Amino acid sequence: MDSASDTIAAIATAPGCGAIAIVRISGPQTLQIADRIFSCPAQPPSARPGNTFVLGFAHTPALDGSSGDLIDESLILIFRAPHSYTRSDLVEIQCHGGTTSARRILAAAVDAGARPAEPGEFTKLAFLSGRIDLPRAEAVLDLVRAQSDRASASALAQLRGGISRSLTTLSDLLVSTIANLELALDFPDDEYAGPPIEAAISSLELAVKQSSDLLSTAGEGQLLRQGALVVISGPPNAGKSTLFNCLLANERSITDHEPGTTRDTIEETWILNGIPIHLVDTAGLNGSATGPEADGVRRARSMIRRADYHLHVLDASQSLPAASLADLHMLPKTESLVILNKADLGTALTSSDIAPFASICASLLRSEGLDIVRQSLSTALAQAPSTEDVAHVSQRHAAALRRARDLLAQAHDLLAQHSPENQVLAASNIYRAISHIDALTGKHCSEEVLATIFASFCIGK
Ligand SMILES: Nc1nc2c(ncn2[C@@H]2O[C@H](COP(=O)(O)OP(=O)(O)OP(=O)(O)O)[C@@H](O)[C@H]2O)c(=O)[nH]1
Ligand SMILES: [Mg+2]
Repeated sequence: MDSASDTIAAIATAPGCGAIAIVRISGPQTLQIADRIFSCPAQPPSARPGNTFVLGFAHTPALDGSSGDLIDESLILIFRAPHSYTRSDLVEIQCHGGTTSARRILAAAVDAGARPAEPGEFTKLAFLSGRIDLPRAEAVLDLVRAQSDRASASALAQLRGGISRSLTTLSDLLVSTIANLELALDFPDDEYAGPPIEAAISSLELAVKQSSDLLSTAGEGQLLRQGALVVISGPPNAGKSTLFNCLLANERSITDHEPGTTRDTIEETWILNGIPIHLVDTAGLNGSATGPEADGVRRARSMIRRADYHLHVLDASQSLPAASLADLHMLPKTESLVILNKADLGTALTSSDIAPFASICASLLRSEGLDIVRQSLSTALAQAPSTEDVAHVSQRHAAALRRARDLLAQAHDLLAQHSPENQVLAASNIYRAISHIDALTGKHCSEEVLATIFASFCIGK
């Protein structure tokens, strides 16, 4: 398969019922294929200018003067190379939604010579043709997958070059540093007239700082892309399901005055200040549970182990049994918030009893304390959320940037020793750092890495 010479086709819209469905075709044979499967008044698609659209009929490929079987009344949008998403000729046929028309138009395109596209292949073509670099291609996927407005704004900032520009600045700085360093290495001291080694040392300091600045966005980037797993735990009957329902503003979990009501883990997605949260309600941690309730407790403990953050609910109107205190102290102190619930019934349990855990007094039945829970959780998850729409590096970017930064920091220390052998070693470190950044932008990137990145796209993107 050759992405550049093949003409590829795919349904670009999600399956199921919708107003329209879109079949996308791109590659060198696009317009000839369009002529064979789409009829429109006056001029065939191949005779029309780019950036135009026309209403007509999609049909099976016309053979020997026959017109083919009619599929659907549709619009065709024509984009001519290089002014298209892929920089190759591209058409989009917009037919009526549902599953049949789009599927039949795709089959017609394949009969007329197109190959079914691989996942993400249109975006891969955009990357291979040099229209976008790898961080921008990845931003397309982030935008499609964004679960919140904030995640979508971050992906858009990346698509508009937020990360690419910083990487180009970093790469340019390193290329000029290495050029000067090579010059210094090529000439003996008395003949060398280039910038002093001190200039290279300062450039490396700056490069380490630029890498660190980019890396500082990684934590929030992961939160926006993957979300956080927040688990509600606590003894039976403390008000865990009440908290779950209050936060979701939906009676999702059954609540009851009898302990042991929740038996299974119940998970829902909830967006808090733009952060996607996978919120989980669990069975009460009853050490003497048997049968299905004991299974529920095992599931609860397994969820607790995986959580990024814990909301631990206790009944503040009663003192805390030793077993419940032990359960509480199993939680990581910095990633937990204790809700001292049922304050309307009394305060036998206070924050000093559970120190050093951070706690909030609440009466969830009356919705008291909920705002503070939301606020504390939001602050705990995104320590210093970015105020403007900035791009955030992904885990792939962060891994490469960390390696580059470490190499550059070592190069800096080697140069500071002012010995010729160490200058050679420093130069080799800078070359390796540049190769990590090139792999990041996709300038030099292995086929395996590209395959892994684009395999996670949907077909038709
Ligand atoms: N008085 C009072 N009752 C509350 C409060 N919050 C919850 N409850 C009640 O406490 C009982 C237990 O609440 P749940 O939310 O079901 O407690 P749970 O921790 O999920 O219980 P299990 O699933 O059985 O472990 C219900 O009758 C709730 O209405 C509160 O702030 N004050
Ligand atoms: Mg419950």
